[in-house]
Amino acid sequence: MIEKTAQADFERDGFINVHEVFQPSEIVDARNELERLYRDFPVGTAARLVPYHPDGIDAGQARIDHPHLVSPLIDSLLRAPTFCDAVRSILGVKTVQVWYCHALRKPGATDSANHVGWHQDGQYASFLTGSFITAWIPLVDIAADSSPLIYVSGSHRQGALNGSGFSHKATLEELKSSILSHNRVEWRETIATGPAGFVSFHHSDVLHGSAGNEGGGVRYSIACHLRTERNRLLPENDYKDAVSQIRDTELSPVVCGSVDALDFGGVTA
Ligand SMILES: O=C(O)CCC(=O)C(=O)O
Repeated sequence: MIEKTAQADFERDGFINVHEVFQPSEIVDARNELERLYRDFPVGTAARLVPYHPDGIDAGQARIDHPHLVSPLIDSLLRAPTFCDAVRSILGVKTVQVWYCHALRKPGATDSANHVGWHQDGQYASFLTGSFITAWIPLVDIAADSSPLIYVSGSHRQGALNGSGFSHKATLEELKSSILSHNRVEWRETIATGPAGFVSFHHSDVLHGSAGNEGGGVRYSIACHLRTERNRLLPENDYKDAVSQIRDTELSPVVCGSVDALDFGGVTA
């Protein structure tokens, strides 16, 4: 359910957690489907399984790119009207495109292969103008020890903060020191905890990361970057693959509103 203060809270903190977007049974089914996919990944689509650890998916994190192409259940979560309505309420927009989505499987392991370094999603998206929003959807209950997302509240108001990244192997403390050596940041951490299926929406400039999973179970989550009619696409960009991916509305579905409202950098999607 989206609160009336959602837009103001999001603008102040750079993130907001929204509950009751999905049915609990949909989340359980999606988690079971993902577990099957991690064990037996189908060939023949653009989706791919990327283990981060050389010893496989039970030794460290593993990502599935474009999970909606191989999971009808995840595809229907992304197209749920309640999901779109939440984005519309937070941003005051009409049209939403999922321009990149991944699923993450995090087994219980605390070494550097299992944390996500501090980063801003926008640091990987110079092909879009303006800011965008990411939806982080955990498919298991998230407590303080089961690798919640950790936000640096309000950091989205400081623009680009260099010195770290998603896949950095240094510890979160070391990466924090690196960021603070380049920037003045008021460092206030907030963790995103809640029942399976809540959605933690965050601004593309808010610093966030996650520690290893010490919760005892495997942590499954989905993260989707979303853009709207406010973002233009800059085709003359080093990220050619991302530009063509956004122009492909099967890979990057427009989940509500009108495809005609979106800018595709001089071509029609
Ligand atoms: O699942 C995680 O730990 C990281 C996800 C993330 O960085 C994101 O949602 O932008």
